Amino acid sequence: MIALITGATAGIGMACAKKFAAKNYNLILTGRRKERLEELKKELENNYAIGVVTLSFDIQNKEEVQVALDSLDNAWNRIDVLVNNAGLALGKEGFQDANLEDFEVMLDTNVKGLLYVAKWVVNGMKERKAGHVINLSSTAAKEVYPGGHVYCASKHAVDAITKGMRIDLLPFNIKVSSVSPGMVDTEFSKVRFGGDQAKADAVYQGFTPLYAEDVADAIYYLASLPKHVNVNDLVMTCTAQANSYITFKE
Ligand code: 8X3
Repeated sequence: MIALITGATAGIGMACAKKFAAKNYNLILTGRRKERLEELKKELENNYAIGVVTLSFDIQNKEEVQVALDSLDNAWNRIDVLVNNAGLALGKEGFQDANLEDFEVMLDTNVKGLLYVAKWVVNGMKERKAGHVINLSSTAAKEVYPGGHVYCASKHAVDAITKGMRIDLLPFNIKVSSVSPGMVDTEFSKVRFGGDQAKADAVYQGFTPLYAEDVADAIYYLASLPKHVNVNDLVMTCTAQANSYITFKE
């Protein structure tokens, strides 16, 4: 079995790579940071009897995505599971103070990048009449919170895309799911706050958040279900979080 995981250089993507490797999947790992991908490939191939191919590209660049995926040979282009994970948030200022370029990067990555990869992978799945696309959505797709505007919009779009793909791909026996986590302690907040570690740490203080491994376990659970079973959307938060904007902090 082959799984392609985007955004595998950190966080949920990296945790998925480790989880799927431990379950004997051969892996195609993609991300921007080539050295990190190579390190992960080495680690996984040393620890598990699997093969790993790395593809380094900027998911915002349609041509780069296509060239990279087209480079997969016949042994590797039959993808069973796509974990469409690459995504980010930039900024949490109110709409009036937020940055237009940040809007573009979020939409280009979380929506357009996800589509570029999905479109390529679904082509092959359609021919083989088999496959599973798992899109990383978020609780931010369920309710909009203050300062969430465009990030929430991008995840609402992921929800709509997932629902639409699921309808249209029914005749091709392709499963389409989304996993929608709340707060997960990864580099997510450090990226969101422009590298401000103190601000990022404060997000996860006063409660126990989800960890990347928790989400990877859920994603693998979806991928491991019998052929006739699909989880359409799995919304998950830590116990201290009720929805996208209510968290109990002590
Ligand atoms: C989940 C992150 O900031 O919306 O995608 O809780 S956040």
